[in-house]
Amino acid sequence: MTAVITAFERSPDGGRGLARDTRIRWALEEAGQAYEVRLVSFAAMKEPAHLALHPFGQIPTYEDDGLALFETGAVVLHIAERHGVLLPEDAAGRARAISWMFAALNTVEPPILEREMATYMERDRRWHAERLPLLEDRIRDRLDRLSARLGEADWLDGAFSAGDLMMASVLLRLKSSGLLEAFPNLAAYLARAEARPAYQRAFAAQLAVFNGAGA
Ligand code: GTB
Repeated sequence: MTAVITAFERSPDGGRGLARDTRIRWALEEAGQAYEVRLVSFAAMKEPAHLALHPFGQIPTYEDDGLALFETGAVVLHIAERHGVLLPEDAAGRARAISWMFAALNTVEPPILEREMATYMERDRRWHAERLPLLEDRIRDRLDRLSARLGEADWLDGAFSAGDLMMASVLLRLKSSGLLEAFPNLAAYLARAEARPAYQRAFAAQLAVFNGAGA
């Protein structure tokens, strides 16, 4: 059965691939799996039909063979396991790759999201200019540690894995911030990830939706 995912009917990111369906598309492309996309409006995301798939009324969701999932971490892990991709075969390597997935979602992404939210929602507050550097310091602290661990390696732990897919997806959100520039090895890591043909296909597919050229 072909997997079906949901994505924004019109992504507020202007087609930059920052909405989280891109990571699911990317994992499916890495697995060589065709998929269908059901586009949803902001209103439809809060309707009972969508809430039955996603309790928080968000995108993306994933359906395949009677299984319905939400949360991109769970979905990418499921795709990796189901199709035997993006995870090392040995149990220890596999566990480490999953640790990197959690690190991306639980340790690196939260301060990035906090900065994003502050930029969108608090820009007009008088204390915004004072708060922003503090939020950026928290991000730099994470990037500093990540950069030290990556060193000159291509990927975080051996071959490209679901951990790298998730970490790169998170770092992509910083592209326009200027914060990555102080970490050339992370910028190069991100460029390597973006150059993967599977990512290119995923990016092009979400952009086509934004341009009104397909799902
Ligand atoms: N933890 C969940 C997961 O990983 O699946 C988070 C899912 C999530 O945040 N979904 C967002 C959503 O549905 C879309 S991706 N938001 C609507 C809502 O909550 O009502 C987040 C996102 C949105 C917009 C941009 N952008 O414009 O740049 C980037 C990322």
